[in-house]
Amino acid sequence: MKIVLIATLSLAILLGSAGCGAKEETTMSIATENSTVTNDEITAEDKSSFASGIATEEEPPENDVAAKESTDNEEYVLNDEIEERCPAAFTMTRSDVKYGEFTHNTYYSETCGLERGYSILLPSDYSEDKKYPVLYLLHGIFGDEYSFSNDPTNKLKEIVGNFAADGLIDETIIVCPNMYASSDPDQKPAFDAEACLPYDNFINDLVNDLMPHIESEYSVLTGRENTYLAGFSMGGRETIFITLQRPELFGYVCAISSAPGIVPSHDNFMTHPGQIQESEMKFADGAITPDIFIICCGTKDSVVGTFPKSYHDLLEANGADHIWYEINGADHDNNAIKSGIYNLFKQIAYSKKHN
Ligand code: FER
Repeated sequence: MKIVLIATLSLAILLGSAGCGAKEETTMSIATENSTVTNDEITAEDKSSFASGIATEEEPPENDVAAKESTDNEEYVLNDEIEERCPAAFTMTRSDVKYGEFTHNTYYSETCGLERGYSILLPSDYSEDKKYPVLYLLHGIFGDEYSFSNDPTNKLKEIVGNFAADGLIDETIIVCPNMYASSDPDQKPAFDAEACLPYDNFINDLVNDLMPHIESEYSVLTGRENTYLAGFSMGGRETIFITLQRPELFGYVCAISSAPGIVPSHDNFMTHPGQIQESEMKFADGAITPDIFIICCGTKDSVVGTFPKSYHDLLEANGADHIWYEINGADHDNNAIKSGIYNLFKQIAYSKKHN
């Protein structure tokens, strides 16, 4: 284990071999060689970095100019190849595209016995006369339903809006729940096994409460072909877990920079009892499985290190179909999030065009 300095996350823990090149403005408070991080040492700033990714610099602006020229002059050729980075043509704000806005709403969760919140991104011209596919998008540890909607640097609105504007996908609704499914409103997440249990309970809230609510409140297409699941870090871990438990519900899935703890393990933050055993890291025999199941991570992820790769290795060893790729140079950050979301929509676009 080696610990490196990173720009904005004061807890920089490097797991495995991937290193984050030391950056200049460093605010490193506690990390020392082989240290274990205790919950008291985690600052509010750290919590926001866990929830929605470390704030790293945007792609260089020249890309936007090049992207603008390329969208003006050349047609985008859709293929089924994974691209490490989301092209700037999809993250840019185009003057001729109207993007949706996030709003907030609540639903009653039988699972938790509480009214719970979610953010929802409806297409700009959302109409009850149409029906839309839905992406459920899960935040990282310490996050909530605002983690994605309050962070404009993830370019969610732009990516989904630009894909739809180009006719590559149907206009799509994005639902960002609060993944901490506790029945105690005072319970708080932390790096310990008990405090993480509400995350593992989210599968029940999602399937039994939130999805039925969304399907009754909004004009949505139902069924696995129109229901997508993605998540970042803790949300990536739950994305994999939920997909393995209920593979028939989600046609298109992407787990980005997934956190440890699906199987028993140990890292600098805590010991993980595991949600399932390594031998269970697979789909049940004969299960209907997602058309697309992407697992990805930055090569310089300073928080989850090589745990996502270990999930890929286990799934592969157990014969569970998925796509694995690494994002060269990306940390636990929005470069990874943009890449995962881009490739998810690209695979949806390709697969719906060709099937
Ligand atoms: C852990 C390391 C990272 C862990 C969770 C995370 C529950 C999550 C990070 C994030 O969501 O950004 O050991 O244990």
